[in-house]
Amino acid sequence: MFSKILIANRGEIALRILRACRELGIKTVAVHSTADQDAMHVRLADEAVCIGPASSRDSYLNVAAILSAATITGAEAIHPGYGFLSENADFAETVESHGLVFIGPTAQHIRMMGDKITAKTTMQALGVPLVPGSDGELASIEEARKVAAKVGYPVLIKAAAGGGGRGMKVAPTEADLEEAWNVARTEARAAFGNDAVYLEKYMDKPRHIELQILGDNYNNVVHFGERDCSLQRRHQKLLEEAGSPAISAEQRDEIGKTVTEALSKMGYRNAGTLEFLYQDGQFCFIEMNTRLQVEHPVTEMVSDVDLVREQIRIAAGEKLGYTQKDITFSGHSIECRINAEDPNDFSPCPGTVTVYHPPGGLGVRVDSALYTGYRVPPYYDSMIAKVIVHAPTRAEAIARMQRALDEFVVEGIKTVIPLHRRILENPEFQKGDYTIHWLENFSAQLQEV
Ligand code: MV4
Repeated sequence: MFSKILIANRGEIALRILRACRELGIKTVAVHSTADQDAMHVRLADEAVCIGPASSRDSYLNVAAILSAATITGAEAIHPGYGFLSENADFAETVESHGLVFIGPTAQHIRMMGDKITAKTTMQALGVPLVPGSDGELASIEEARKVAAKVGYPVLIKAAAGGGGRGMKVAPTEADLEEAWNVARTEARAAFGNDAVYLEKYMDKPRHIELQILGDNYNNVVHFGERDCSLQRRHQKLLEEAGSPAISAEQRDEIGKTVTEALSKMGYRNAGTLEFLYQDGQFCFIEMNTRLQVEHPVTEMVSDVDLVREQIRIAAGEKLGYTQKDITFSGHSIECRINAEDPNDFSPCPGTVTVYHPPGGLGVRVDSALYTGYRVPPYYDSMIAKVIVHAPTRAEAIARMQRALDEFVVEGIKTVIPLHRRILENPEFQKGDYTIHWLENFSAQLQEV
């Protein structure tokens, strides 16, 4: 096992990783920008190294500074968290070429899944169901026309280098296809330096359901069930739950078996998430994330497994030590992301937290790096806390979340807590009756009243 790990991140996820290290008896090195001098991850780590100015580009994305910090402190491994360098294959490669361990998948697998076309063709070859569409990259507009005619309109043109909602154009009819093709390619070239595009049938009312997996270095792969992440706005998730209100235990077992077999054949290691669109009872793979995700706690609550601890154990070369049948699910979990934003227009609201009082009690977990007097800097993501609840049933989890948010006091800055309250009391949400479009419609309705 490692004796010292460098955490190449900030905020709540840096604390999350630090806590797992503590429990494993591993010393921690925090890195931070000048704007994060007073951040909680810096205070709690065994050692801290300033790696640059406020701008992420010069600090949390500064590979040379992070590697220097690892070298001078004698860290043996680097945990990238999410965002920043977590899905940067070159970074993973550079870490390993410096004789350090990257706590994550191989650079090759990160690169493979970063190209959405390669990700899809790889998954297809391994038996994972896809959205109907082109067989890989589109060679020409003529080919796009042929495939679109076959799968039926509306269709989407997507950039191979895109993902997470970037580089997508919808063509409602054939008359719109050429325009969508041209715009998608031009934007992809400008944004990613790669104009490869592919085509998919546009699914009009899907849920966004993702499957958490873990693999070790010995081709053992297990899954931890699904998360329903449909409640999002502009590709920013707001509330996630495990399990999905739409998925039965039989469906979970079936898609889980398909996915774990595929990833075992790939030799995938460490944590990964497969994203699916789910509509009319069908799972359609769209993308794979090769990192720990923000919403991983809901999976931890229902499976009672510490995913970050597992990531570290795997990176140290340990075997999983359990199989799929050892993983059981209990109850229901919901996460509300608390952002320092105006709940009406979602504009960021950085500033000083004058009072901070997090909720507690049975089945309530708060992952946050906030404290009274903390100044939320304007340079980074606006997420300041995650409230996670666990309860025997979904209805009880909703009631527990309502109770937890009632207890939560954050003064001095605006947060989206009031919006979460409105969602949790909504009858459609309570029935679990929502798609990826639900939140945008709901917040538009709230604006009107
Ligand atoms: C789609 C789709 C409908 N049909 N693909 C957006 C983010 C990226 N991960 C994939 N996305 C979508 N792909 C087909 N064939 C709708 C979306 C989409 C979406 C997906 C997941 C979560 C939120 C979303 C919001 C808008 C559009």
